[in-house]
Amino acid sequence: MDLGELKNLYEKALFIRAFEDRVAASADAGHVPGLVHLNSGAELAELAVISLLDMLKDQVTGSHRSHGLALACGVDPLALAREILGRKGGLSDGLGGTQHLMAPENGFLTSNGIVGGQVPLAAGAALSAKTLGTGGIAATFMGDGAVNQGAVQETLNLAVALNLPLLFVVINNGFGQSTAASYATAGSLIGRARAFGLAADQVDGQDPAAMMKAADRMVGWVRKTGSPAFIEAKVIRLSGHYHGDAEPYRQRGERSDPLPRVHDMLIKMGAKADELESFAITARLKAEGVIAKAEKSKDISGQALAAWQAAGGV
Ligand SMILES: Cc1ncc(C[n+]2csc(CCOP(=O)(O)OP(=O)(O)O)c2C)c(N)n1
Ligand SMILES: [Mg+2]
Repeated sequence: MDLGELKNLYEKALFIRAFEDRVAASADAGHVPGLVHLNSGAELAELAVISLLDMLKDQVTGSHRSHGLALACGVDPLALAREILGRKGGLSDGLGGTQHLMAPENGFLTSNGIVGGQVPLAAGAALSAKTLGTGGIAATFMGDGAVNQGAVQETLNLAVALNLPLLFVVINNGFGQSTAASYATAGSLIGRARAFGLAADQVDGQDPAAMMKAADRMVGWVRKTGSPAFIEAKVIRLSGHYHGDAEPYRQRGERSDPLPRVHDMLIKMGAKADELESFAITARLKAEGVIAKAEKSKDISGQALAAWQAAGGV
């Protein structure tokens, strides 16, 4: 990976981190309806895969933890912030909220609050791309806990049986909410994918060069062969399951953040410290600008509630 590529990845990761830090502050101030699931620690893994997609023809789905994924796909940060805060002018005018993000015009088909629910949806996108001959592929991002869901196992099966151009990306942070994978998950995740006949790879998702290499191999495989593939990217969840989770179930200890490591790698490769600092400042200012603006946007949650009740919701 050359200096320019790594700098580009770092700059984008800094913005995702700054955006999510500012969303967390907004949640603390009471501006965000519902729980917020932050993505810190997984930015590089997601950006690496998305950097190899063509968002004009490829389609992506994600989990409840998808703010960063949406930004990686090129979704407008202000519309995203407004959606997270339940405001008018959000991606779905604030009706979906933090877990239900949709920007199909950016190739970001949807995220889903139902664990694993986004995975069969991506199989539909892959089948449609194959049937219509668009040349596009689908990529679906999920957590390690989601791989224990029946719908995900069914989709692994169908992806091979129907030979779909579908990339499964598992962001393995070792936890499903407060339950450790070591307690609740049998065998190995790539072992399951291989048992269905998928090309599968396991990688340190916080090592940018290794992650880019694995992503390149697997995206390339899906695009060239039209067949499915699977990446398990291991990451450390830097935050709680949701923002505000005190994590009584988890050891404190060292939580190594990949972004300062990438900073040091860039310096060793010849990047100027001033330039990297300017990336960080710009990221924070941009995040502050969009989220402060979203906070001042019209709050539609009262209207949304009324519409939901009128539709028979209780
Ligand atoms: C079908 C379903 N079961 C349970 C939940 C509650 N829930 C929300 S997130 C989550 C954990 C998911 O773990 P994982 O897939 O590893 O994703 P992570 O949160 O670690 O990114 C659970 C159980 C849900 N939203 N949907
Ligand atoms: Mg997990």
